[in-house]
Amino acid sequence: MAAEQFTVKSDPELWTRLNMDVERFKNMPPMLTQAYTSIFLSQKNRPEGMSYFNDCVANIHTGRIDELMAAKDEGKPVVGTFCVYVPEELVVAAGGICVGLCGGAQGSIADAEKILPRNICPMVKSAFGFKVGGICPYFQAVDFVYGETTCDAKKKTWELLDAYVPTHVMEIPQRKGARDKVLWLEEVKDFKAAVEKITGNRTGLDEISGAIRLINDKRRALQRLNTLRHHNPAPISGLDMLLIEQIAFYDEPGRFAGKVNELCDELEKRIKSGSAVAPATTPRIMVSGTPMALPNWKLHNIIEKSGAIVVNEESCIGTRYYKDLIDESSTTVESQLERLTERYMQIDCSCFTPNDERMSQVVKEYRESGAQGIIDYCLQFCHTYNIEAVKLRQVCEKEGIPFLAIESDYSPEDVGQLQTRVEAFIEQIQG
Ligand code: BJ8
Repeated sequence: MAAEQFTVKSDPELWTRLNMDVERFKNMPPMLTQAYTSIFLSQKNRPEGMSYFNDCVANIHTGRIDELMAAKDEGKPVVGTFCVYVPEELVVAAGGICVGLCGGAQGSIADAEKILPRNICPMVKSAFGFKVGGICPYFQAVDFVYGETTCDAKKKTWELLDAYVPTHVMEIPQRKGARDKVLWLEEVKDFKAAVEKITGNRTGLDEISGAIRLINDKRRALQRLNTLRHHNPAPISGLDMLLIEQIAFYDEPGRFAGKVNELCDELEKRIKSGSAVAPATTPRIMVSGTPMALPNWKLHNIIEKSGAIVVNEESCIGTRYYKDLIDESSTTVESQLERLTERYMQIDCSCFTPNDERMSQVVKEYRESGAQGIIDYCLQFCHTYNIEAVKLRQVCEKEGIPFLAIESDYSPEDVGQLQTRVEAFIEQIQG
């Protein structure tokens, strides 16, 4: 797409209906247009299949919101979530739509800091600020939200968020022993019952089967794409991959999977013909750590503008979201819930202790992606990922993997300093 044709669309009438702060929010689409144009549309030789994802960004505050509102008019509830532990299959089975509400923008942090302490994770502050400032159409469109007890910042924020939007909380165990698995299954059953009560729709074997298939298909498409992007020379940039991983949290799942598979078909052809976004000699970096919620493109932009390419995201907006599928062969609801529970318990979030599975998973993904070094990304004040980086560094040293740990937030202030560190790391891995 030519840069001059791209515009993030506006619809003040829709935003007024959603009770947003329209005066303030109307500045957002031009800002996003400008950022997206300079970061994404300036890339060379992008796959044509990215045009669908350009459209997703162009319609992020309008077209997709219209779809959510139309679904609500048909009686389908829209449920907001903040963690990949909340089982979207059960929302879909009950006829609802699941959207991720994690915040990745600096613009809402000041709103949050009027209420929340400043020294907590920017992702939590950004999301909370979007709601209290009335500057996120997704937050305004949801009927209720489902939080979880993963980290302290989140679980205490849900108590405050409940004053603005009905907020339910799932208890996520912090260990993976036998009794934790029992607790988690009970939580999943309670979640199913709560969603059914709120939506008024009972979910049986067929509804759950259909939802498991639909979300598995989405995860399968992302797995396929991630395998293809590992090829050297890379057929797609890390920035574009990250964007697709972010859009996975708000787009319609069936359509999204179809478009990702179309893109994969194109990438297969590109690989055969040797068409790539960067030469085979380009330094290859894997990013691990905390999720990067839309529109957090800061680190990928720094890495790729510094002449390297990102070849894997070991993150919840990345492989932790799609590496595992749910077994589709269950013939009873009880068994479906058990299989679903098992799949979710494989997510290796740093909120768990011990979390050794993540260490081996990081090394596995590093080898599979053909990366030459790992940059571990930790959002400021995320204690669990920050402390886990110590262990990860030890593992990487033992495995001979070049490793750089960085901690950052959403402000532009540290970009220069990060760039210097990233460039030095790229030089190091180039030998
Ligand atoms: S399963 S990574 S999506 S909790 S970065 S808000 S942990 S202080 S996002 Fe996450 Fe679920 Fe875990 Fe994944 Fe807290 Fe850390 Fe902030 Fe975090």
